[in-house]
Amino acid sequence: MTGLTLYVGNKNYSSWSMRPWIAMTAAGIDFEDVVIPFDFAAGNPDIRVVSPTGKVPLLRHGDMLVWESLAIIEYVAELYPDAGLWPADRLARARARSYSMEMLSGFRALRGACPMNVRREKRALEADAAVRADVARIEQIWKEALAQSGGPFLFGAFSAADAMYAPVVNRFDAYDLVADPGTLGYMERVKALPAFRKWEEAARAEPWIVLEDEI
Ligand SMILES: N[C@@H](CCC(=O)N[C@@H](CS)C(=O)NCC(=O)O)C(=O)O
Repeated sequence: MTGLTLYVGNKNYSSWSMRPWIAMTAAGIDFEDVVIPFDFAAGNPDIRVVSPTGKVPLLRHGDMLVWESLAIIEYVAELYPDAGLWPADRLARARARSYSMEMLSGFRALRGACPMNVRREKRALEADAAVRADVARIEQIWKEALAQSGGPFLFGAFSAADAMYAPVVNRFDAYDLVADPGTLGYMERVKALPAFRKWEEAARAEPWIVLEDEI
């Protein structure tokens, strides 16, 4: 056992939890997976007990706590330098981090209008201009990264950048937002990852329904 515990929210809805979970799982890093389901109406007081921000994901490593999805990925990448969480090339790594930060700080229209919902039956959403602009920028990012690396993932092998965009794969799919063959091909490759499937399977088995995320 590595002594790492990752606290995550509902696998059906918690897109921020999915990012470090999928990065660590795809990289073969062993950790204890603890689900603390959230309820938007009431909040879940159990999250506050472990998390200084009252949010998940949260990583515990001995006495050390790390919060914020990307900070968790960075911490684990330093613990396991050979796991290939970031591209080996310095310039590629800088681009992977730029794209990852762009995800962390942006795409609010898409995130707000189309919450991640693994169980959602594919149904088209009437996207407004702001959502369409977010979708277009993400498609551009994927296209340019795949063209530069040659694929199959954004930087060749699966990396933290793919993990940061993994919940978008669900959103594009569930709300039927994209039609470009290159985009769809990348999504299929992400969806075929054992780590992605494992997360989906756990999400489907969850009993909790968060009405605000059922669009
Ligand atoms: N910027 C944070 C966002 C964390 C976040 O918003 N987590 C949500 C779940 S996806 C949460 O804990 N919500 C529970 C609540 O707000 O009560 C990160 O990247 O980790």
